[in-house]
Amino acid sequence: MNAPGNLPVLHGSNISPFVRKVRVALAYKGIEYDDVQQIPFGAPPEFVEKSPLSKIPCWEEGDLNLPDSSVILSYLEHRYPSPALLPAEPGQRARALWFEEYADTMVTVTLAGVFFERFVKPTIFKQETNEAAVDKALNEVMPGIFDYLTDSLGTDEYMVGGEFSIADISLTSPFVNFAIAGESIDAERWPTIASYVTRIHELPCYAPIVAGDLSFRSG
Ligand SMILES: N[C@@H](CCC(=O)N[C@@H](CS)C(=O)NCC(=O)O)C(=O)O
Repeated sequence: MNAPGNLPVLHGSNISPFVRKVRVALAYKGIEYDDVQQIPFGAPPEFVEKSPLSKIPCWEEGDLNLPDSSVILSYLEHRYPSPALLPAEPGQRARALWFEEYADTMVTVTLAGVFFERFVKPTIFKQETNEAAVDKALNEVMPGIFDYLTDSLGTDEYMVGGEFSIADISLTSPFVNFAIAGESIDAERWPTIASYVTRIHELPCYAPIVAGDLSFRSG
């Protein structure tokens, strides 16, 4: 538990796409916090007490421990409503939450899966990359994701309701891991999504985080 008067703590590793989601939301809302770098694998019991699945991120604020990025973002949105990261209109709000879910379960699993094979396995676990898994992600799964996102975005600037939201944060976070894995979107085949990701990553709340995290590329 953090002592009264102390800042809330974000436990996690900056390289995690789920931790990055929370960092961008915190930056956008201008919330101060302490940052404790924590990797999930082989985490100490003190961390597992806070995050029973031993996953990152975990947000600690007084007695409250929130060990899931979507739960943290929901909490932050209620606790610090302005500036908003969810549309006020119920249908748009639900649509933004759908894209957060799709990002976490499909986009991140696929793109960060490539990152896991190409970066985490060789550098952290000293294991070989499973090239068949990478090939399947890149050539069988990813095209459907980019086609769906292209159709969903249309000619809009942001994914939902004409405003920056949790949807944009969640959908674009794993592209940093994709870049660290040495991959990028084929901008000729998916120009809409290539420019969308670049545009979101260039926002003032996002750009310093992307720049810092891309330094993982050079080790
Ligand atoms: N649903 C969770 C997923 C978090 C997650 O899977 N984090 C990864 C790191 S990117 C992790 O902690 N993995 C450790 C494990 O699965 O054992 C969230 O949104 O926070």
